[in-house]
Amino acid sequence: MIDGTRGFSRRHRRRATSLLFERESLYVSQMSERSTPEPYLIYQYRACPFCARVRRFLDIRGIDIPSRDTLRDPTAFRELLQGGGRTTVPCLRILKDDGDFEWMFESADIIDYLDRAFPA
Ligand SMILES: N[C@@H](CCC(=O)N[C@@H](CS)C(=O)NCC(=O)O)C(=O)O
Repeated sequence: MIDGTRGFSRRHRRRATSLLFERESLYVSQMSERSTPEPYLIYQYRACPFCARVRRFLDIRGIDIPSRDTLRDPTAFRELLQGGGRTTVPCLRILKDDGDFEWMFESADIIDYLDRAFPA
């Protein structure tokens, strides 16, 4: 039994346990990110046509940027909402020189930016 859930009903214990695991997974992802933040990270999901446009551009240009699927990965969804202030994809997260992140949301802006950052 998870600490602190003694006396809970089974339903509440299940809910508390799931919340604890979610919090743990967010913490682990934040800690690993804190030590080595990626210079670029793309939030996207497969069925989004604007994301497909960005993926195609990356593919054609052979640019390798890690990505997170915000439909399949609740931690990524939350990161995007907390950091970027909205859940729209695609979003390019850019690590700035001061260590903060810039959150870029428009597919056309993302492609323009990457085109300049990774000249052919
Ligand atoms: N003009 C934007 C459109 C992006 C867009 O509409 N994304 C949809 C998915 S296809 C979305 O994220 N909708 C959910 C939301 O905004 O929270 C672009 O070109 O990137």
